[in-house]
Amino acid sequence: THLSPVIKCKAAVAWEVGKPLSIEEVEVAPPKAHEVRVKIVATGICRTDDHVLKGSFPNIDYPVIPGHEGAGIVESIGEGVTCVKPGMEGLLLHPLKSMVKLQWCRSRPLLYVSNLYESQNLMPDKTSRFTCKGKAIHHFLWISTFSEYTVMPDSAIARIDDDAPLDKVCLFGCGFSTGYGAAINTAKVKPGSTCAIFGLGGVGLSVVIGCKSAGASRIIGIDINKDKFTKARELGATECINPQDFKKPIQEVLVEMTGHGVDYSFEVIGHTDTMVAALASCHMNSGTCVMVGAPPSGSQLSFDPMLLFTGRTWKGSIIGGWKTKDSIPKLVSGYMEKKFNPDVLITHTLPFDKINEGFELLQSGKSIRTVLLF
Ligand code: CND
Ligand code: ZN
Repeated sequence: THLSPVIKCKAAVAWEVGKPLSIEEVEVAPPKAHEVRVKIVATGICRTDDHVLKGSFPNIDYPVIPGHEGAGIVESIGEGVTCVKPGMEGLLLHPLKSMVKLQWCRSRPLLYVSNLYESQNLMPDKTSRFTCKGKAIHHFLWISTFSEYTVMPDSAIARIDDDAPLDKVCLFGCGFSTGYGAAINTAKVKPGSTCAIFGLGGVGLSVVIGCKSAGASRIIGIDINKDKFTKARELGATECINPQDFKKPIQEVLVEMTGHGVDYSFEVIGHTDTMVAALASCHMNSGTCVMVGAPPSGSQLSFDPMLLFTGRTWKGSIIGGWKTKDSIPKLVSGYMEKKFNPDVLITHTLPFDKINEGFELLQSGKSIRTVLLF
């Protein structure tokens, strides 16, 4: 299998900050040892990919192929790969389906964040498998799902149920797992509690699903785009508020609404001011605030230390805190058993060539998740 040739295919390349993606023909080198080459079938567009286009994702080298919410079929494997096999071997009966996702390093969790922004811009051996017009193109989070074929370390791929619909379960690669896990794993929302979710995009609505399934009795959705409220209510939000409808700061509104602040607050936007507002919205002694939205690169937080001194807990959560290789396939099985249904988050499905239209839908607030099909 290591003799498999270079594949030419289309991919969306971000040549530099501030430019729309351009669809190019790229060459995808065969997988090296402990790497897997995958044919992407479906990929979602997450706000984090937009951060890459805008230059607000930390430590990214350009040109780069973004995308981190995909599902596909293994095309070939490098030496030493044992967890998956090329799809051809399972051909007529059950083509091997695999989900592409971020790796959680279980034995060294502290390396997780420090590695995330640096080495995942290239393969672990610090080289790239993508070339376009004679130039090496960078990888993103090791998985670059905005390419018809992509190469990733075998640690970044997991098998999922053979009959899982790839055009739906691609959301388990990021959006759904991130939001649902932030509620279930990171906050560990308790039955009967009150939750506030700042930002009702694909990730924030997945937090709503998680809070509801954990048995929260009050779920308050907060967004400046009231078009997001209908879906939030459908998924379990008991109240939805728009900060622009109030003169006072939103944290004061939430403290008044609840008496003492919420038990759990989640920032799922990625702005420093709403990160502090979310912290201030939770209960002084027992509240927990979870940072899910990606902080803009180079930003600094400034906040009144009394907010923490008095007893609040502030936590961050990446990909929902799951040990992804073990847990995400189980989440997909839960989906197959109809335990939760993030399909409603998919508002648009487009052919891959219309990727920039997908980004425009996200930027204008008209979509929750757009899934692109190759
Ligand atoms: P999306 O853009 O779909 O949702 C953000 C929502 O926030 C939109 O509905 C906006 O209208 C709303 N909003 C914007 N500004 C405000 C404001 N000032 N007050 C209230 N609401 C506001 O984004 P998404 O759901 O795809 O992603 C949300 C964030 O999560 C984003 O920062 C993304 O980069 C991050 C993220 C984190 C992780 C992780 O592992 N932690 C994984 N993927 C994405
Ligand atoms: Zn994401």
